[in-house]
Amino acid sequence: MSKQIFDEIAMKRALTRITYEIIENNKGVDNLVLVGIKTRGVFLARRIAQRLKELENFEVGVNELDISLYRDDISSHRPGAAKQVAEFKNDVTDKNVVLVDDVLFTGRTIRAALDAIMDQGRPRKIRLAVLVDRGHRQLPIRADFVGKNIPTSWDEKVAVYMTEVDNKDDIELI
Ligand code: 3GP
Ligand code: 5GP
Ligand code: MG
Repeated sequence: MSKQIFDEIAMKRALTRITYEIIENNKGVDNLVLVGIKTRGVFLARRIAQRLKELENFEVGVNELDISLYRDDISSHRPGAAKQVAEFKNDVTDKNVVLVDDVLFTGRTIRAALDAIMDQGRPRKIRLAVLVDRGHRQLPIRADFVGKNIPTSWDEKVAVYMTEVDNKDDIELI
């Protein structure tokens, strides 16, 4: 059984609000760089970039991040082991970075993403934007910009569909 949480219009509105909040929090668009966590975080970051273009006529850089090498639950990963991730297209040093992901859960992905970003430069600030916060944090991590807080049980799943890969925009609690 599943329950719809966001339809296409609600998802669009949430992203527009988050974009305004990012502009407000950053006191403009100067020095912004977005980092999307693969897969859907990248599409969300691109949509926010599109809104920034429409609202502020500002072209923000979007970096793509694959954090799988940095996760603490991958057996092949040892602390200090050499990690090879694709170099960012847009330098993050001295930038105000907004990290973007679809669902925030335990916080381990974000912890890993912070590590990966720090390996590529020294941002001035890092903020976190997520479409859904489903709770159950295991680390002291919180999002600055949230599409919707959805209290879930541990076993529930939030299905995020995006037209770029799923042929529809829709969020469902499963
Ligand atoms: P994403 O790549 O868009 O973030 O694996 C397919 C999708 O399912 C991925 O989406 C992944 O993040 C997501 N997913 C759903 N439930 C979970 C979960 O409990 N843990 C993790 N790591 N990913 C999940
Ligand atoms: P965390 O590391 O915070 O436990 O989980 C966050 C990552 O796992 C995100 O990249 C997210 O895509 C994925 N994830 C965790 N739970 C869910 C969920 O219920 N639905 C979806 N779509 N992704 C999830
Ligand atoms: Mg994700």
